[in-house]
Amino acid sequence: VQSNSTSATADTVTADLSDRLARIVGDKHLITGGVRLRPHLEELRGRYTSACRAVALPADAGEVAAVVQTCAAAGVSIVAQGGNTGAMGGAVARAEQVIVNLARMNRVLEVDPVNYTMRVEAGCILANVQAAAADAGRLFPLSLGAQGSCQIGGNLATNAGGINVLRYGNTRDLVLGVQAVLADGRIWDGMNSLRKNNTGYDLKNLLIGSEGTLGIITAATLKLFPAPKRRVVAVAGVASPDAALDLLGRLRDASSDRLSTFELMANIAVQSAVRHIAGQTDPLAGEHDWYALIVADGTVDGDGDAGAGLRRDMEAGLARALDDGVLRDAVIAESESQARKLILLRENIVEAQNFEGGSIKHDVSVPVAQVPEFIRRVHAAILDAMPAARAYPYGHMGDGNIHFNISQPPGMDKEKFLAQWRPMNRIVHEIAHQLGGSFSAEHGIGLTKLEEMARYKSAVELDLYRQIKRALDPHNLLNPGKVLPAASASR
Ligand code: S2G
Ligand code: ZN
Repeated sequence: VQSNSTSATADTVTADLSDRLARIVGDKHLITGGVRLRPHLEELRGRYTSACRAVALPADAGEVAAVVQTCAAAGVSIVAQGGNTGAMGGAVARAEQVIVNLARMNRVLEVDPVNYTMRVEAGCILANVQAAAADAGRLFPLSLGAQGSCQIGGNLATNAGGINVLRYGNTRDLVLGVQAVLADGRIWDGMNSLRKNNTGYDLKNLLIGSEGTLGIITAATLKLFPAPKRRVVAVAGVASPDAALDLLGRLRDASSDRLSTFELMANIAVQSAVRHIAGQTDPLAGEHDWYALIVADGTVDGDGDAGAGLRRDMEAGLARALDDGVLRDAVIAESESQARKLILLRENIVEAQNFEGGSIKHDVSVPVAQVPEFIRRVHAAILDAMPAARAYPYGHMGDGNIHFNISQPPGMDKEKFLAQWRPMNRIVHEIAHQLGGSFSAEHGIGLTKLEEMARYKSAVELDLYRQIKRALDPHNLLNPGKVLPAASASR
């Protein structure tokens, strides 16, 4: 009888809770099953299975607050979700949880070109934020592969990076203010649009990167920049990561530090994209061991002619590098469409991995000067552990963030290969750690890197994180089990 009454109680709670949530967000914005549930339960890399009681899609921060209060009263925990493009399982939910999805809160609240700021709701798709800035003659520089479907709220929740960190920094560097709903349902309105506001603790940056475990970000005030009048986009072929590092320094100098992007791509990745992605071609005459994608964006040059001076500077820098044997070949885009195709190559190498069988992923950073040594050590260690593994390294060399992914050996069983995920991660993360690097550069922690948090974060840091979590979410209602390893996790 007890078990029946327990399940009956659980069903009653669910029905009762669903009724109350539906009264807040409206029947059609509460999903409890069927085909509409599916996108919310998918996980980017297929490494986790999600479930939930319901998905609530609030219309505004007030409804988010009411949903949080209702779930808190029922003792039901919440997983905040944006575009669900995260790579670390941060938006994975369990059957007893409620997913709060911010998609309906997608208004651009204001663009202020004079103040170089814009205010947006968390559910705005990143590409739409970029477009709204561009329409006002401004640049919002956060740019990453998932920008067509990721939401700005999720970018803040994970402190996303992308390809322009070299010049503009990561999400924390691009945000002036945040509005968030706290675990007790209160709304913190921190939509500051001041460049200087030195009053109290930095709550904004505590919430940015907290992956929905300290509060649910509902809006943000973003920094804007002058829209580049023209950009210079090039791809260079180099013999090694050491040569790429040399080229990076040369071009930062030659362009008066106007590089926004410096991406490194191993030949295997470029050739895989050429082979598998329609319309993609090798931008250089012959194959090279390594390729660099370089973007410099000039607003107005010293000579007042937007971009012409920058192009001359970049050409001169590349020519000197060629004369000095630092690079073997290079191409500079002659048109915006060619520029877009060169940049697309970098995106295509991510998709191309899927055609190479299983892929064990990494998102590590090391000091920029250590990137060549990191790549050397990891390459040797990976082949030592799995001689037939195929190294597939690429990434944001300009900020030291390398995705040293490993593609499945030809002929090896995919599941058997992917079962090596953790031991391979351990090898790569150890080397990053030895070089003073980080086991998570831009994708965050989610569920995937809890072991690393326990292993590499100091006892002091973990204790401070737990004190902050207890202070802001004492009943562990917000995305429990993510980011912070269980206190019992061994070091
Ligand atoms: C990149 C994209 C995400 C992934 O291409 O820079 O951050 O799956 C990655 O690796
Ligand atoms: Zn990346």
